[in-house]
Parts: sequence; C-alpha cells; structure tokens
Amino acid sequence: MGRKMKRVLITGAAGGIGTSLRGLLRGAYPELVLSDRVAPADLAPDERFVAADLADLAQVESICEGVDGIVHLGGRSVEDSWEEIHPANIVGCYNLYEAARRKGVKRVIFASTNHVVGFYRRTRRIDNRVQPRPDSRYGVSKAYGEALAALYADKYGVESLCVRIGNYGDKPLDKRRLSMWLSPRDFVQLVRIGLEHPEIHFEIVYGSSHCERAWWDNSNAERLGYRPQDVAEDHRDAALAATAANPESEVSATFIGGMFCDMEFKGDLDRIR
Ligand code: 15L
Repeated sequence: MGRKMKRVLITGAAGGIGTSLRGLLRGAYPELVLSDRVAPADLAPDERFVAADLADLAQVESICEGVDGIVHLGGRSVEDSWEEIHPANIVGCYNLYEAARRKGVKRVIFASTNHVVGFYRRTRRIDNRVQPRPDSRYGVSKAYGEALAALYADKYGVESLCVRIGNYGDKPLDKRRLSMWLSPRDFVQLVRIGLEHPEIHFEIVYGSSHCERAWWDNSNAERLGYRPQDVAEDHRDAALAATAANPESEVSATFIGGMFCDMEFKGDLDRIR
C-alpha cells in the first residue's frame, strides 16, 4: 500500500455504518477524527469527536483541518423528501468536497449506493461504467456525489474512491440482499484500499461481499486488490425464508433497487428496459 494516512476523518460517525466502522478502524491510523451533528453516546476515551453540520461550509472546513483522508458517510442514507435530501446530500456533499480541496485533503471515500443504479433490471449484468439509473431522490443525490468526486479529482486532484454500497450488515437480510450484501470487515477492506492504494484518481466500485448472485461485475474493485472474505450464500436459507414470508412486489422484484423503485412508482414497468 502507498498512501500514508495520519489523520482520518469519518463523517456521519454516529450513524449505523459509522458506529461499526469506528470500532473496526481503531488502531489502523494514528488519529481518527469522528464527526456528526451530535456526539455518539458511547465515545471511547481515545476517540476525538468534532460536531459539524454538513450544510455549513465553515463547520465542514474546520473538521477537515490537518486531515489526510476522509470516509464520507454523512447525510441521508435512505429515500426522503427533497427538503431533507437537499441540505444533507446535495449541499452537504458539495461542502465536503470544497472543504477537502481548501484544506488539501488527499483522499475521500465516498459512501455511494446501489440506488444510483437501482433502475437496472436484475436480468442484466452491469459494471462500474454504466450510466446512472437512480431509483429515488436519494439515488440521484448519490449520483451527484459521484459526479462531484470526478470533478474534484480531475480539476483539483482530490482523489476519490466511490463505493456503491449494496446492503451493509452482519448478514444478508433477504433474497435481494443475497445479491448485494456487504459485511463490515469487507467494507473495512474497501475503505483501506481507498485510503491507501497508491494509484487511485477517481474510481467507482461496488460495495458487496462475495455474492454468487450479484447483479454487478465488481472487477474494478478486484483490480484494486479487493478480495472479499464473507460469503452471502452461507446465509442463504434464512435470507430466502425472509423473502418467502414477505415477498417483494413486482416492481421491487424486477429491479436492483428493490423497494426504492416501488416507492411512488406510477405506470407500466415495461417502459424501463
Ligand atoms: C441503502 O443505500 C441504504 O443506505 C440502506 O439503508 C439499504 O436500504 C440499502 O441501500 C439497500 O438497498 O438495501
């Protein structure tokens, strides 16, 4: 590995992924700075927390001070109204990249999502180069974040790894998640590749563990050295039973994004090829 990271900032550190990542990254870098709007309840004595609202550029600049790498998990992580998505994911993501540029941050790991490509049919195999087909305002905001990552890499040299996370958790929750589950330790592997790999400029990879039923080709992650350790099919029976007990709607079951595609969906799904 190449890049030397002394101080790493995690935004959205009090959220679900942030909370588990914090523990798994402890000791990996000399200094971990945690940020969110409110401090996590269980702050350890060796953890440094700095409060910041992503919608406030001055606050975001202050948390980027002296930082080498950022794991940007902050913002809304599910579908919501535009009034919620706009400040958190549009303004917030712009502020994050602009603050990173102003403070000379070298690398950003951008937590993107499968919902950027949610309206691709499950019958099609996609890779990291397909054009976005967002399934929600949330998916659009993450596609915008990926575009910002490209702009800031090309124009200003702020390097980014965008990870289109499938579904993060200890196990795949249902049949859909057998195709996109991401275990905590496999995410840590991707984060460390993103922060330390010597040759990242702007890259998009999928955040999934070893999923035999994946709807995507993740060879771009493999090219960067990613070797997932956890196997979705080890949890097959429980995941299939969960979907048998609670089947997906026709729209959900047709597209990668599942229930995000179904929300507010009007008309005939055959129009989406
Ligand atoms: C996501 O992007 C969300 O953050 C997560 O809560 C899940 O809904 C996941 O996608 C998913 O698609 O299962």
